[in-house]
Amino acid sequence: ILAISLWVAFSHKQYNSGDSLKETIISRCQTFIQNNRTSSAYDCQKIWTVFEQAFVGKDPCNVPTDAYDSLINTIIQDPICNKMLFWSKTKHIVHEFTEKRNCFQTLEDTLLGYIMDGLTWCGKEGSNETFTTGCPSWNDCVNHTVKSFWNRASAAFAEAACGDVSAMLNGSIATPFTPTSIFASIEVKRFNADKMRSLTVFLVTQENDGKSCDDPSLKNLQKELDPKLKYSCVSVAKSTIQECISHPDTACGACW
Ligand code: N1C
Repeated sequence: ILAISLWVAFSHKQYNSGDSLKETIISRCQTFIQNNRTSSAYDCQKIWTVFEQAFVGKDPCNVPTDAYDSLINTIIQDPICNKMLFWSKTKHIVHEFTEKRNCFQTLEDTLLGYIMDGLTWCGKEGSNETFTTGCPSWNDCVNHTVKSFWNRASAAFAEAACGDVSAMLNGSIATPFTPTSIFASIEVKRFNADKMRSLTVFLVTQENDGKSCDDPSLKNLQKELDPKLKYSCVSVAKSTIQECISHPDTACGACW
């Protein structure tokens, strides 16, 4: 009896976890389409099916980035040139800022990024279920189910980057341009100088950081860019951004 009740409890739990992920993904997808008046050509049910095929039945540490190719191709969205904003180690403040005004578009402001932001998922070899708990941690393996998704989605977002592009980096950490970050290891390497005109770095600083646009890691960033791209860096006090977040009526250009 104990074995049977454990089995019932366990299988029920697993069923629920995958089921609620499906509900979350489909409802986020529908919300995004409604709020952004995005083409109703996107079929949320189909997006779920294509998403699931990337990792279900696989070892959660063996999902390469290209497993998400079909998903990326299903959700192709036109880039909004001159508004694209990349970020590294500034996730919270960036999204507080972009949520209130539409001068910038991050990956999380696109359908794909909006749907997946903050979620955890994985499959299991020999199982057709989806799990949201008991998945490996981000640094446990190279071909990590969730990491591969962000690597793939970030690569597509960066390849599409066009016009004047911005990046918000963190001036309160040792290396604002961290080589292991997705921004440094994936995105910058995929910028296409034929589509892009410039990259402006906004370095978010606090009074005692001592970090400035002269930081050696930013020199490394500059070296990585195609010389055809115009590079600039502006140091912006965190308090200035926070001021702008609390006054959403301030025009974008007047923020700093
Ligand atoms: O490694 P990072 O930052 O440099 O990655 C940020 C970079 C952004 O420009 C985005 O375009 O890569 C893209 N990106 C996301 O959009 C995203 N949304 C949520 C990368 N990671 C993303 N996440 C989660 O944040 C992801 O699960 C991972 O754990 C962090 C990466 O943040 P980071 O190290 O600050």
